[in-house]
Amino acid sequence: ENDVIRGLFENDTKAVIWGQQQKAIQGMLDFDYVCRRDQPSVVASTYPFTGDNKQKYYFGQKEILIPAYKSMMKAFASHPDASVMITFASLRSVYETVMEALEIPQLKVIAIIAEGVPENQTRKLLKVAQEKGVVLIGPATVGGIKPGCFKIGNTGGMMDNILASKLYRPGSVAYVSRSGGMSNELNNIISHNTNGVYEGIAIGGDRYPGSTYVDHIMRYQEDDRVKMILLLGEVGGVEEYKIVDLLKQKKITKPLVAWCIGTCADYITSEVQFGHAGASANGCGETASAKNTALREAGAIVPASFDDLGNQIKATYEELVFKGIIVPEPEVPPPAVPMDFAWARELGLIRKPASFMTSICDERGEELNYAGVPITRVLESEMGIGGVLGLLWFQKRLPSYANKFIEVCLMITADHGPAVSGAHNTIVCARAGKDLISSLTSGLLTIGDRFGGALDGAARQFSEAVDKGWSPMQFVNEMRKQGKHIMGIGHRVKSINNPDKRVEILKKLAQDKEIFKQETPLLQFALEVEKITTAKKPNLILNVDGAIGVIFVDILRQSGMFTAAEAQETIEIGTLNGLFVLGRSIGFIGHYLDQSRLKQGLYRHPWDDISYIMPESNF
Ligand code: Q5B
Repeated sequence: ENDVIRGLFENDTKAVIWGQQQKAIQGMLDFDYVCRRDQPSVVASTYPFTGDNKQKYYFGQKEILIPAYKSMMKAFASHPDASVMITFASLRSVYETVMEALEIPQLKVIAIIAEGVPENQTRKLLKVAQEKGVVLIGPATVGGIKPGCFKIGNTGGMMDNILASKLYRPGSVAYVSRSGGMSNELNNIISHNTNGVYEGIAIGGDRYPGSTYVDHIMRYQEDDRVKMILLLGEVGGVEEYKIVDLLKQKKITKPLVAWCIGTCADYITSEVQFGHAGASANGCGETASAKNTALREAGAIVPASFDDLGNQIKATYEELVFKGIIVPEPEVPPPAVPMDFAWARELGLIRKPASFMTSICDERGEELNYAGVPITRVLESEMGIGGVLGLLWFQKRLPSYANKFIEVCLMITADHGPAVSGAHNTIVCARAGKDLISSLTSGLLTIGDRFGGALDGAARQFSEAVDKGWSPMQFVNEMRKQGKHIMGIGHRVKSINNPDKRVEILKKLAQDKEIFKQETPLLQFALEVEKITTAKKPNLILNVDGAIGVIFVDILRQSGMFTAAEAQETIEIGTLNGLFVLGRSIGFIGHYLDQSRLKQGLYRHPWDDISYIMPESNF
């Protein structure tokens, strides 16, 4: 075995990747792992448009960090053992990138993936690369692969391809093709008919590839680990004739199986340009058929057709085995490479209990939807904020009168002046120099049983009373007996003599049978209760919280939109205070903005408004 000549790629070859190609890098690391490399083949990446950072990858099960450098020079200076650069630079920036890389003495190979690189630029790169002794692979290629050692970028495809073609361990057959796509086909054919691929390079489809068939075939000729060579040429150009000459000169002595694709061009009368830039025959000698004939005559093993290629490879391989030149080794199963979670899930191979469940909103698809209704339909149907609330709070399309009721609730609770406790807190907070969210939440935290947060309590107390079959009087007496205030009854400033207009509006809406198309028995019950309480004290009116609370229970119970259990659950989980919280947030934000605009300074409560009652001093 020739241990002295190191190939372009060995199992300790290290590379720097140009570009943000996390997927390709992870693919290379997975390949390294399945090949049982000791260390990852990618030591760094470089990209001039981001700062230095570290990126997380997997090497088998293990998480590793690979540095990404803004400067290519710094990347190579920091990793003097990197001899390969794979550049994913676009056709616009690849020239400058490779020119810069060619200044780096440690570089031995540069793989250029970009398609459409101007030919004059490629030729200049090629000239400098030759002067510097650097091998270029590409442009317009996926790259190449050396089983057990190294993989350029995305060559070889996904892990299932790599496993199926046994690319995790070396075989004896080295190939060179132009096409990266066809190299997958070759990996497959070789793995089915021989002990596998030793190395495969796709030189790229451009007229001026950075390295040629000859360059790679002569490397294979010199490397004792290669026992047979495969050339997949194609229509166009004269490169294959150089191989013909080398065969004739006996400079290629290893069995060479060769086929030039594009023989179908002979059956097409007009000039054909195949996919690759160089794949067009300019004259008879450049046709695939002419080149196949010349290769056959020079001693290459040329099949009758592409379909026959596998058979010829197999026959050649078996002869080498028969002669003892190839000694097949027992198969050792490769280590299992953990599958990427996202991919495994896409394939339906795994399931994982989700940490979160949600049933009201899905933003993952093309269009955001609320409880299954796309946002465009939400707008088209003009359901308004009441309808949106119905979807997001109850997962229901509520009837339009219910939507209207919700909107009215939000409008009439939006503010009740600066004197109420919540607004007061917001104002004090704003004047202490706090931001909008702090000031808003300071106000919101004031909402509770006594101030604005009595909707749920009212809904519970009144509905329980009705469910127990109590009369309004029994209810009032029972509450008094229990020493409890009736939630939703009473107001600091409003009374029967100074009615709360907001409550009047709500009652009018709920009792208008033209609009509000359902019964409102709980509201009727609450109004009877109000007659009793106001008879005792004029300010013990059904207040805004109480009115919203009981009317909403009527919607839950009488609209036909909720089952009895849903209605009960809605009351129990404390939904209804949400209406006051939501509405009053509008006002609290207004107070914050108002105080900020008015440039009000820190508030300090005046001493004369505080009664200081100190205990007698015992000291
Ligand atoms: N008494 C609201 O009380 C208030 C009674 C009652 C039986 C009652 C009080 C109350 C229940 C909670 C409630 C929402 C604290 C109110 C709101 C939003 C707002 C605010 C705004 C806005 C007012 C005096 C006498 C006592 C009490 C008796 C009082 N309430 N009896 N059931 N519910 N209500 N909260 O005036 O014999 O003298 O001892 O807790 O529904 O917050 O604008 O300001 O939009 O921002 O302080 O509208 O009613 O009266 O507690 O001194 O009581 O009446 O037992 O009897 P007051 P108190 P007695 S809407």
